[in-house]
Amino acid sequence: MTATGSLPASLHDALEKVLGSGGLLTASSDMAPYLTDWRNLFHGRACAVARPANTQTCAEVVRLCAEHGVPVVPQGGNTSMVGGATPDATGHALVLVTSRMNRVREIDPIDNTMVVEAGVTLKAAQDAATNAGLMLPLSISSEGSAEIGGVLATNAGGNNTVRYGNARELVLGLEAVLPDGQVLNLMRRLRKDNTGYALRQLFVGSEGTLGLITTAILQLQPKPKSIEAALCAVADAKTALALFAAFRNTEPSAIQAFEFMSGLSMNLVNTLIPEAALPLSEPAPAYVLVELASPRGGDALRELMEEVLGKAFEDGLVSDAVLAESEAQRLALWKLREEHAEAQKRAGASVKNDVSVPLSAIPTFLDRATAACEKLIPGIRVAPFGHIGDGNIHFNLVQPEGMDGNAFLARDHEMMDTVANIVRELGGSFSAEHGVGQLKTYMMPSWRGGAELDMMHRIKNAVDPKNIMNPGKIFPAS
Ligand code: 2HG
Ligand code: ZN
Repeated sequence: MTATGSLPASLHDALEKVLGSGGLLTASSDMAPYLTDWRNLFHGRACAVARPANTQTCAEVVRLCAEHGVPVVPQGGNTSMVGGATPDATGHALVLVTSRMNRVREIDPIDNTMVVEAGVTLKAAQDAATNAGLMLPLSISSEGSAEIGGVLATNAGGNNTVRYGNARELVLGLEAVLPDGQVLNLMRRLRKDNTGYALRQLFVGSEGTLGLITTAILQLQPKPKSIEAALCAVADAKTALALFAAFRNTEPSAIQAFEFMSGLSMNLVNTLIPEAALPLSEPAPAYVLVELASPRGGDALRELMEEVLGKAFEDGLVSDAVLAESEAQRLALWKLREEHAEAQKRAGASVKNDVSVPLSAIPTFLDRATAACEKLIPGIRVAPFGHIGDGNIHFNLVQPEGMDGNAFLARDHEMMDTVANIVRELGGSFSAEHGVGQLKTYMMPSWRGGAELDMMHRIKNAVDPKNIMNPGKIFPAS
């Protein structure tokens, strides 16, 4: 089977005219990078890949596709963990890549906002905000590649949600191309605007199924003048949560990130990522990376960190800790956290469970899910980590050493369902921040069935009656 599907000749000519020669890819070797996901789990086919450079061209591409009944799969940095940006195997769809729309158009220090195009990487957007003396408070492991359009379409969460909320909370304005090619302009940067449905929020978290986000106005924050990070050795998640409570009860507004890493997952990072080095005297059963930040300078934040950690040592919550003494050390601590996904990829086949439960249920969840998975597949490497301050655990399962990776992956639903059943009993969600994509569509009826899924269907049908936008994502095949 080749990667190319069939692009109707009349559509080909019309697209080439609109996009120019560099904007339309049809050779299978050119299209290949856009047809597989980061995890290498999904392999699709497409009739073409379009790379428009502005909203008008995007709109024209979508309009032409709709006219020809050709589905459109939006793609940004292609970092989805759930196959959300990979086309299906039919070869009917066109992949619309937003990476060329990569301008930070404006930063306003009075409004504390930035106007940014869909194809700007999250890292580039953060850097632009920082250079303007401000901060874009959204940080995810894939920020070097992930692009704003995808970040918003999937309502990304990440490391700073504990303080600033998910991507949804940062979106003041939005521009999107609708499935018929109309441009919906919601580019208002208003803190207060009660004029009917907040349509922009429909697109955030819609995973490209309602339209294509082309531009956004994001809420910024003051740039921190002081920032303190510490890596702490803890016994388990229960102790990590007690430490979280200690920070929260002392100065909740100072916490900028509160991350958990199991010993096993950290060990994979140390073994498989050459530049990673654990700065503690010995490995621990689990770790917390806590970061405090304040727009005020001075020593107050350092004192706060030392006060809370000092008491935590006395109370036996923390057995060892290292405080970053420089920006380079802070980044080195973050590297130990950010490389978990990459280390797990290098460790072999893995199954991801991006789940959330109420904070109080995390220790029970980890105990029960670990026991159940170890029973299911003896030798399985349970490697959880994640944003524990948000109740979001990446309960990832790495294949037993020596097992065939495909044999392990063939049992992915068994593992996902085992974990999900426990999550359900504890009142959690089967997808905390990665979305549904195509990986988890099969879970939607049992988790969101009845009136909730019915209402989602009705919205989808009203906005996209021809099912042009990102078919096969979120909704189970009917
Ligand atoms: C992270 O928190 C990302 O690093 C990736 O959400 C999580 O690999 C994963 O499961
Ligand atoms: Zn995450």
